[in-house]
Amino acid sequence: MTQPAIVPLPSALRARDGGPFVLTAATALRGDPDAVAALRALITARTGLRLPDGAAEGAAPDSAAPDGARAVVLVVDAASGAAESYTLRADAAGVSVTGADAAGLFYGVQTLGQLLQRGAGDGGWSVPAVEVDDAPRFPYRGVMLDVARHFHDVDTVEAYIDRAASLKLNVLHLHLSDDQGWRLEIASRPELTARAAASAVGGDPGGFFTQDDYRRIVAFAASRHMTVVPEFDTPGHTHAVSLAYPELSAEPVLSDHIRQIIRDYGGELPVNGTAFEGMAVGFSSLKIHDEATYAFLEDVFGELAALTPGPWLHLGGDEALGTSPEDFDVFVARASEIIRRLGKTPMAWHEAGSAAGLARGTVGQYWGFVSPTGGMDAKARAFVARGGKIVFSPADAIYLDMKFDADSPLGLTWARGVTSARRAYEWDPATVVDGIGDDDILGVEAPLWTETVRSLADIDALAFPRITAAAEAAWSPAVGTDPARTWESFRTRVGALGPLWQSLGIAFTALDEIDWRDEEQ
Ligand code: TNX
Repeated sequence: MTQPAIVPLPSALRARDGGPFVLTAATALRGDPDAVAALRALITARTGLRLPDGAAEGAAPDSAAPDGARAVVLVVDAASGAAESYTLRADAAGVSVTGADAAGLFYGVQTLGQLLQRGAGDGGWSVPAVEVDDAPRFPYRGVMLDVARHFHDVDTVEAYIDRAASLKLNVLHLHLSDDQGWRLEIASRPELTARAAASAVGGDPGGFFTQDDYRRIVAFAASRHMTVVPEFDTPGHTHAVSLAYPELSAEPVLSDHIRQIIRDYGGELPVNGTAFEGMAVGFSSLKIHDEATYAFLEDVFGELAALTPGPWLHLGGDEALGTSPEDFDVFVARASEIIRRLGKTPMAWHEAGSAAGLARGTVGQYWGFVSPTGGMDAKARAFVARGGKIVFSPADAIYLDMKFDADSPLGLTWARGVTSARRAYEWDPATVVDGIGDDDILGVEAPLWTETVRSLADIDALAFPRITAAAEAAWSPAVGTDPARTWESFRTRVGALGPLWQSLGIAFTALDEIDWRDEEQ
């Protein structure tokens, strides 16, 4: 029997007396029907076994049926702990997973999926005798997918949701607009998808979500206990708007910096009204002193709010180098206020902390380095001073689009060069910005920008295994508070997930740093 390996690390894991629970084709799954269905599917993917559906037979969770003791029992008990928490007990006599809510039970099922092991020699499957008590450190545990630089369709987004949810991540931030394309149908502004959605980086095909597509994504995410946070990036990153509503767009600002990026990466200088297929950032801006801009924001954020059940709408605000600092502050104050009046909590990249008029309670997303540079930490603190919290996405740690391998065409290198899983792991959210500790941290999010990313296989290759480090930063106890919250433990625990990922069809990169475990047969 090999050591149980759970990622992200749980709050408490203890070995129990007695032998493992042996899983067979006759093992009964009982209790909450959604959790039973999720576990059945996971067991089939992992082991090939097709278990009977106890819930469908109408068995009560605590059924006293003769085989009841040898069952896997999945229940929700609101009195059992904090939001999203669960307990798991396994030994030769049975397995029980109790969630404090449906999400907690779902996370317990994910843990159980990671605990399934092939028995020694006989090819059977078992769960080691353990007890797990587990709850998240932070309520917001996110991934971001950029569907603007390259469009990724509903199936791809759903596959990424499944992958992220299996690591107890609970937010999908969708970056729905950027210079290269607008990706969501807006009924009141039909030219956005009629004229501004067909392009992407490198001349690749674009695309967009209809509102029904978006509703499908939101519903699929909810079924995996994930909340969608949609972003329209403003006032910069808006070149695509100039293809649809040119009257809203300022002329591109072609700084030396932009010209250099275009020389380095190729492509044309941006021209309003013409699709931009390059990778340069920071040249475009909406017109700040034109009321038509704010009527546009009312329309697009208004429809987005109506489509989005979750509490957050993201207004972007990053790298607005085509907007003067004074104009940027005016814009951010108005945009955040529009979102607040729609009944949503605004969210913005950390630059927006410069705006004195930022709506109170706006959540800041920090994308600077683990050691802050250029006053980015002060901008993050400004959100907290206005009653907001911070989501940490330090670029040199958990930007999943940073290159693992200098020779791979996938990924970029601006955040301190070619990166590693170890770098993704060895940081703690509470030590990035002085003065911002656990109480002011909403959570952690790992963005995946897609300038170089065209397919689910590309997403997998960049995100896995590094996404697990972000999940552990978001879910697990702080660095230094648990002996297993170390790189050495992590590289072994992640290595144990390789066979599970293979069975789920995840095309991960087998980095040398990780201690990949071969499966016993
Ligand atoms: C910076 S960091 C960006 C994106 C790029 C990304 C590439 C931030 C908020 N914006 O526009 O896609 O770098 O890594």
